[in-house]
Amino acid sequence: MYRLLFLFLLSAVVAFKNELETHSSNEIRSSLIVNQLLLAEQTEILKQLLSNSQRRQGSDCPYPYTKVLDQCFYLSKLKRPYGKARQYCKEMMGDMATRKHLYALAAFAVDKNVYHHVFMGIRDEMKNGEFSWIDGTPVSSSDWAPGEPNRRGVEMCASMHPSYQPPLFDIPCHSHLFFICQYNQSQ
Ligand SMILES: [Ca+2]
Repeated sequence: MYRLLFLFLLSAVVAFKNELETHSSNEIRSSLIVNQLLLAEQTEILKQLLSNSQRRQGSDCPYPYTKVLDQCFYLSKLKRPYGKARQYCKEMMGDMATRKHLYALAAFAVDKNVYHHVFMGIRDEMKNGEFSWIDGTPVSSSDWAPGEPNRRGVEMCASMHPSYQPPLFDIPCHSHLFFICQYNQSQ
């Protein structure tokens, strides 16, 4: 009798232990799954933060400027004569665009679907046919479009036309054109 009772109790204990182990095992498995999901979610959040950070680093120009190589530029959506365009750029903490990124700016204009003349920071200040960039650098003869400049002393400003290579044209300063401003990073 006692022996039967002992066997019964023993089997009950074994069954309870198995049940406990199964239960614990299920809990551990559930916990692992939850942890894996949390880890995947945290990894995704970190990826997004990293991506946002990289995007910010790639476009660290003040609005409404856009980074082209290592400078910030603004392609106007309004047409102005040269004098007003330059004033507009200066009021935006910049000035008209200069030579350094001429071809990158041509690519930038094409990227904005601009296939027409835009004023650049070029003047014939002395009205003698000698064109200079606003930083004082003479315009290189290799940057003029074929046949340009063709009206020296009459067309005393210059534009870039991104469809041409080289892309510069002399053009009257009173023409109403779109223009490109360059942010003055020293301000
Ligand atoms: Ca011309």
